[in-house]
Amino acid sequence: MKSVHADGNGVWVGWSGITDEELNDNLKSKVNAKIEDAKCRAVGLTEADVEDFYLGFSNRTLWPLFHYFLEYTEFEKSQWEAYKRVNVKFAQVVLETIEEGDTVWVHDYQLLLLPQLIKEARPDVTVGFFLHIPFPSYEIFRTFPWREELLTGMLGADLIGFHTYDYERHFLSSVKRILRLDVNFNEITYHDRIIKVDSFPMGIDYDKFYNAALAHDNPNTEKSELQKRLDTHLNVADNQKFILSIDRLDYTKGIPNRLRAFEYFLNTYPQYKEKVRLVMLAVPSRSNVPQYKKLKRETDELVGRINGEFSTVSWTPIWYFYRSMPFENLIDLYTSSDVALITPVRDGMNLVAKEYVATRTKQDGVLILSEMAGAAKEMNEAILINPNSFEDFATALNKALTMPLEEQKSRMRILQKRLKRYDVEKWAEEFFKTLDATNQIQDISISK
Ligand code: ADQ
Repeated sequence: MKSVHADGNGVWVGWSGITDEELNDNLKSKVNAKIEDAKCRAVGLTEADVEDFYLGFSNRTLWPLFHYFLEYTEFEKSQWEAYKRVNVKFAQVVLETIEEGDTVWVHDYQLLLLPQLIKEARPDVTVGFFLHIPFPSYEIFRTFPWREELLTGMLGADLIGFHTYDYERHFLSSVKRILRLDVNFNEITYHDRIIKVDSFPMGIDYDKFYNAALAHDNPNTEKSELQKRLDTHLNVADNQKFILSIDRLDYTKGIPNRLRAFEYFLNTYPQYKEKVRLVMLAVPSRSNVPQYKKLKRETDELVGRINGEFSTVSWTPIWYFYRSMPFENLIDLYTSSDVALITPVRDGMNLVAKEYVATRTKQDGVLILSEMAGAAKEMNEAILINPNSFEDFATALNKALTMPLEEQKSRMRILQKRLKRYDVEKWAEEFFKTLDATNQIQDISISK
């Protein structure tokens, strides 16, 4: 979203990342200066807001529920109250910021009530909403205690966007069955308004990744420490291939499953021992939420066990990094790997898969992608697998590692062409074009 915001003349409303309690006068002036520079307005959040709204309701209720992790989902009334309170805080800042004729684009599951709060106060303002995570099927969504209020909150928008047609379909089905509203194809009639629902698969800043990879390949570019280390290992061991995985450390990303499947692969195809290495970057995330702590322990143990089982004096099968890396190092990893193994058990889209493709300037490399990622819908040339099947994993890895260069290139060429054409700018443009068209329908129906 950063590049879309930088190119436009919009104002970004969000939380600064510093709680009200932490914000002393000195910090306040620094934050304010930064915020003004970046065309932003800050919403102030207290420690209690962060605890109950963000770590609580957003990440212990909505995130697991919408990703089909019912067993992790908590329904806490006090956290729901915090969620409503913080949505109101966002609404206050938005309402102070907007001017006549403005359009507001609300993002993601933390702000599902915001469209309605804006629309009620300012019916003249156009509101778009985009959900970055899956919208679950009706059978899952109906378990949510405050389901009517949540849907009504979203219906404050004039256009509601999802990554895929399936999420759109699930949302419309919940609207029909829970709110009993009229749904005509992808239009909802609600009071005197028509709300449009559509899918917009999010793209990436393709040129940024492609150009960074080109610069990286230039022999005059100074190599990072990480790149030197990767090069040493690539050169020392003949034919050693790198399999890359990058994710936030999140239970939706299927990390333990992937590790177990890698172990199964090494046992099923022992000829790959000492010939492949899984380079796994897990970026710390929401580490105050108990399930994430548990996942971190499980991942550490699995990596330790598998490395203990297979390592030799000259080979460690898994290189595991638990940290956030600067952009340059992400490019080092993307460009040095032969295969990307991206296997979430559930994922709204997955931009890492797209970024990997964008950095393959020589069009070599193979992407193995889970069918459960929204990105799979538009990346048929990847090897698509069911992330719950170890057989699928092992067969796909073997196929990727033996795929002829010509086939790699022909698959990569198609993927790149599609991603370049539908990049993040185009995605935002399409969303706004549809939002404008929705407004025109609105005007016609009101004048009737
Ligand atoms: P995420 O779940 O965070 O996003 P993803 O789409 O993969 O997942 O995006 C991760 C982003 O973080 C990528 O742009 C990647 O480059 C960046 N990143 C990864 N590792 C990093 C690191 N070590 N340091 C810095 N940056 C790193 C949510 C949804 C997804 C959906 C996106 C966008 O869960 O399904 O694709 O929003 O809508």
